[in-house]
Amino acid sequence: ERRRHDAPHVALLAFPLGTHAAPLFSLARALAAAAPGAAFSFLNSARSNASLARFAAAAGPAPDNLRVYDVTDGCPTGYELPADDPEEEVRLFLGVTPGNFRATMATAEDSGGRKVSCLVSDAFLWIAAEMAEEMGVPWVPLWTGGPASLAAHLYTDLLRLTIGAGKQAIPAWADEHLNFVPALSYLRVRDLPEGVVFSNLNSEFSRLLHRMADELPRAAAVALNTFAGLDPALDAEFSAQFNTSLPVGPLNLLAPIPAGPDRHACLPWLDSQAPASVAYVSFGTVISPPPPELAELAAGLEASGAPFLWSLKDEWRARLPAGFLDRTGSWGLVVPWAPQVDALGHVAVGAFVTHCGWNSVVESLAGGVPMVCRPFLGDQRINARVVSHLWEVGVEFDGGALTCGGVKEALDLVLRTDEGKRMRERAGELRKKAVRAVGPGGSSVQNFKALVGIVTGN
Ligand code: U2F
Repeated sequence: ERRRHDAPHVALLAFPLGTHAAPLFSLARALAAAAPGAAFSFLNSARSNASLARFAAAAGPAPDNLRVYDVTDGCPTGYELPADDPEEEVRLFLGVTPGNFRATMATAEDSGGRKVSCLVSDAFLWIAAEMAEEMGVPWVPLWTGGPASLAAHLYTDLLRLTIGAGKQAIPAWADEHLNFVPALSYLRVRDLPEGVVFSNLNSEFSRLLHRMADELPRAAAVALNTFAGLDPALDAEFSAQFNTSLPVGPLNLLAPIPAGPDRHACLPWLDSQAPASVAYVSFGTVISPPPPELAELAAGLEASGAPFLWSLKDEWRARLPAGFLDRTGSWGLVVPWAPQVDALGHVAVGAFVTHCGWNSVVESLAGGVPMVCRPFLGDQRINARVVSHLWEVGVEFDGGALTCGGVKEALDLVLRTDEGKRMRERAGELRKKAVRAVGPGGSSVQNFKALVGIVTGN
């Protein structure tokens, strides 16, 4: 009989939406490099793998013991995904899950001659808990979003019971604080992800996250893209609720993947700007502000006069106010894609106008850059609150939405006042802590070693 640690084969199951697969992929590369005797199979949709390949190429050849597989994504041939409904891709994908992963895992087992001995998955894929149980192997999920939102999902039943649930609009109690969950007491009801107590509690995502919260305590370990000490109250929550809680972040520092080529020459442009003077603007990969807000943002950048680097997809460029690019061309640069991690690490960048996707927040911390927050969905409102109220390294907008005056005021505050300077100092302190966590003997390095042990069965 084969001993479990004889020939470990770790399958990693990705969730192909937005920037979910990327942190799992950088973790896969790091694990494979740390455990050369084990085999690693990374399973993801072809579409998501293709977008990962772009930056993976820049990181150099993958370790020999890591193989990447495409799984079917449920998308009928020739079907064009609607640009305005990011959930459609997920619905189609989940429609063929877990059969798609099962089939491809069988292929991976055949080609390498090793049975899968551990399932690592995006935490969203709670179904991997059931698969792992059937296979008699450990399940290790990675939570890629903000840790405070994970706590909100773990407390969903209590939140629904205490606050009441099922109401569609954001009701009168929206500004009440969550005092009955001490680790989240700085949050208001309105900050919660939709589907927890308001909006559609029966959406695909809402049901998926609710089920996930039930399954996570069964996992052998839960990995998180954060570091111990960033939020001690949450560290204690997760240690109490999970078998093993392993904050291994910031992943962009622990397992960095070099940015691809700087096609639009953002970095040389930043080289020509004064320190801490530039506003970097990006809203991640899933959403874009609605057209009226985009126009307000453009007007605000113009009114502020601060140099700006704006990552804006080409399809949105046409929606900029007439003449904007000509008028601001001498102090602003608008590009379809920026090497964000390098930009946030550049001395010239002094503010980040962001939707507060967790990867962006963590990258901003790693660069010591204060944030101007315009969250839209999911964990983003909570992340924005963490940035502005818990860490005090950023600002939100009154009423939430971008306005010309609000953008100008926020940039003036962050880039040109003593309060902005203090935010930068606090962000710099968090940066130091993050660097320590991934440095020699740091907590994330220790946790990563523990993770390697758990997934390889050693
Ligand atoms: C979903 O987040 P998003 O993909 O919308 O946004 P982020 O988590 O902030 O990740 C965006 C990544 O894309 C990179 C950037 C980040 O790593 O460095 N990038 C870049 O390199 N250049 C560009 O011009 C623009 C972006 C979701 F919407 C969030 O709510 C979740 O928190 C997140 C993680 O689960 O996934």
